[in-house]
Amino acid sequence: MTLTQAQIDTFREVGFLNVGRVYSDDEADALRDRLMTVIAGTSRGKAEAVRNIAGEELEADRDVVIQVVNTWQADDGFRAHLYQPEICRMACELIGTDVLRVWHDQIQYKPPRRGGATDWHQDHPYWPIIQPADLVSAWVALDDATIENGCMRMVPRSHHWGPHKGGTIGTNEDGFTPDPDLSLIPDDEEVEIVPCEVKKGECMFHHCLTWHGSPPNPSDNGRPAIAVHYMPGWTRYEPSRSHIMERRVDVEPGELLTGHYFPTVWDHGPVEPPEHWSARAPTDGRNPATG
Ligand SMILES: O=C(O)CCC(=O)C(=O)O
Repeated sequence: MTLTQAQIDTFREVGFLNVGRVYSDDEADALRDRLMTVIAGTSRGKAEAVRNIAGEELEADRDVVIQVVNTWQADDGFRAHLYQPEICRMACELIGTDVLRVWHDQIQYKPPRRGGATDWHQDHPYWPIIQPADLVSAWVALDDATIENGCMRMVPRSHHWGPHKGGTIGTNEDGFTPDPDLSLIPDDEEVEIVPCEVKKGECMFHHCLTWHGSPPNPSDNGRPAIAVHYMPGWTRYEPSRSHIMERRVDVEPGELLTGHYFPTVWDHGPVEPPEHWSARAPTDGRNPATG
């Protein structure tokens, strides 16, 4: 699947784009089943984190958003997903790069009836160890994400408005609308909220400065999805505050962010996933991300 110039132009103007189906229903179901083993702690490997970012415990009866960071370290199916050639090709086209690496992946699973909200935010300010801010995220629904079960909401054109208050936009008490610092918004712009339903197996991209969030899930259906945050080959390690992935960085400040935990998934064409991956990096000096 190659994007049209009109799709690329829309993404660059608006800051998000649903590109349609990238997985069959069966493929999406298989990933959803794998996700449940990662959350249950029964997968082959270990993710970087599995935690409730909206409240206290994973088992709480409300405000549960189960965040998994680097699902791919826990499960080979999600590792293969990083390299899905259609998704990688489109990410390259949207960024305008020939080399693509994975910054990290992320799941925010909202369980039925007790799924909590993800407050309005921008991604890049939450990633204070990488520059510049031109990553894109590929968010793939593993079951229908609907208005009822807390699909993401986006604010068109907001990625052109710069970093906002450290990335946190704020949420009004009236429910789930953004509460931004209006002085940071250009005079001729307005904050418009677009609910983005994404069907099972479809992929929606968003820019790392686009304002987005998602309300609670009071419905009877869970909302499983996987986001992979893709960076172009020129992204550098430039630390200013800490981040969970920093312990996996083995380059010096100012250098390109490459390495065992930041795999190259496109290099002027599709890259085959290595057959095996182990949490321990090889010690022969070879950079396993680039072969
Ligand atoms: O899944 C969601 O509702 C939020 C995900 C998100 O913030 C992201 O992928 O950047």
